[in-house]
Amino acid sequence: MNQTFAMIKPDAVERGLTGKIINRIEEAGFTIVAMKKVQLSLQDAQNFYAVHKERPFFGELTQFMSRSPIVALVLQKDNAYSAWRDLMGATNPTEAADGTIRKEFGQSIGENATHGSDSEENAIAEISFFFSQFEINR
Ligand code: DAT
Ligand code: MG
Repeated sequence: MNQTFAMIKPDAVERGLTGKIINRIEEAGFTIVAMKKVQLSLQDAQNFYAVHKERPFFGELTQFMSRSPIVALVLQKDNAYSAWRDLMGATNPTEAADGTIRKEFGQSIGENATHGSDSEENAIAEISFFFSQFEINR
């Protein structure tokens, strides 16, 4: 599967980092095949992150993700989901490798600048959570 789902999270959008992160995405050879800026409701964030609903950080995570707009993207590249996870770096910015987006732009384990699908199956589900077929360029 050559497409994955990505988000620029509220912390990064608020700090005016959207353009810098999009630049990093394109410089790394991804093609942006869909993109939009939207604000999630708390319910939207709870639905998107339902897999984490039993985790102790679920309330903090869903409040954060719904506090201001995010930028949702569909990225295309060979091995898209793993290539985008590699470019993002580890969940915790303090553990992310040099040169990764989370190392450069993340502020904490919760406010870590970007999201990326963690499997092909989840990429398909997350793309269709945000985008209809006619919004995705081919
Ligand atoms: P990832 O975003 O790298 O796939 P994840 O799926 O384990 O990480 O968690 C989803 C998000 O939840 C993560 O980007 C930030 C937040 N999160 C994860 N672990 C956390 C923790 N221990 N405390 C606070 N927020 C956390
Ligand atoms: Mg995850």
